[in-house]
Amino acid sequence: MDDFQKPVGAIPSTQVPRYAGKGTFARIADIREVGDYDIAVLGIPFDGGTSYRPGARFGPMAVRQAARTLRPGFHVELGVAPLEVVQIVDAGDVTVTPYDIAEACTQIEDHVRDVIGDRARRFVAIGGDHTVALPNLRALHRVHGPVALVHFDAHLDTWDTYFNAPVTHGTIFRRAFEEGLLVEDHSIHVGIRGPIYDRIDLTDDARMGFKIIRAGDLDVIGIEAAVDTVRRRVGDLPVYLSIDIDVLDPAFAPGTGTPESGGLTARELLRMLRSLDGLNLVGADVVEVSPAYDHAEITSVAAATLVFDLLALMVADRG
Ligand SMILES: [Mn+2]
Repeated sequence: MDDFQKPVGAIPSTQVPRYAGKGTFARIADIREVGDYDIAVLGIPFDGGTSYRPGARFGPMAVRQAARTLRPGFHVELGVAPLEVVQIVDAGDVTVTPYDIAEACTQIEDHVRDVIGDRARRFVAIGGDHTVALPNLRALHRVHGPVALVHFDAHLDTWDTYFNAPVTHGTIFRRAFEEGLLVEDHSIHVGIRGPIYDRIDLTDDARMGFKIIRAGDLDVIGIEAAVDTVRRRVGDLPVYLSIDIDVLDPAFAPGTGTPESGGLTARELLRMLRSLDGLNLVGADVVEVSPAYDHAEITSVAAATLVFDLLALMVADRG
């Protein structure tokens, strides 16, 4: 915004109870209420790339519902009031076919490109399965060129194909590497664990220039050293930060497609994220919430909190 106007904020929770009022993320402004915006939250209800439990197409709906519990006025740990500083909107959901992965990717890329626009607006996407990260990265590439990837996940997502399908929720970061969407040797996975199809998966991943902090490494090196490693890895490059909710232990995120024992606690993940202020975050996602497997909104409350943290980080990053 050239002439600074006070941004349109959320419905005040002290006047309208949080369980009432409109259904945008944390009841922030709908994109149709404002002339322009700086950061958009958008839903990508696509789960055609899942390999185990489906249902992440219902993620955006569930995360918006869980986000009602948030008090978006002030982020205490980051010391920012994101909705007062920039115009943040809920841009609704991408219209995406459930039947064709390639066509879905084109639809998502086109939509995200519109959201970014020519002034490099930033966005936090709510999945959907992890497939949606690939068209997000393609859209970002047009504006920023290659980016560094900070990837929180139980799984590498750098497999080659699965049942001969080149684009699935487990192959997107190999495709991103092949398409030159990532700055080589500046990306990192955090929270990886569990057995894999073949040991060569690890050598392939390293060959593509990814670094790994395994979930168990956090017990040894601690959160602060892990944060340091992430910071050194990405420097001041433009960063895409991708959170597969299954990086959390199934105790903290049961409602997901490919649960993996031995994951992070919600507190560990939030602590890491809140220590990453100052990165040049150009886009982010929180993916793989599958509400049918959730209980008492455990997973979607965690995801909603992460989305709000990402918004606050983007504002904190503005300096
Ligand atoms: Mn994933």
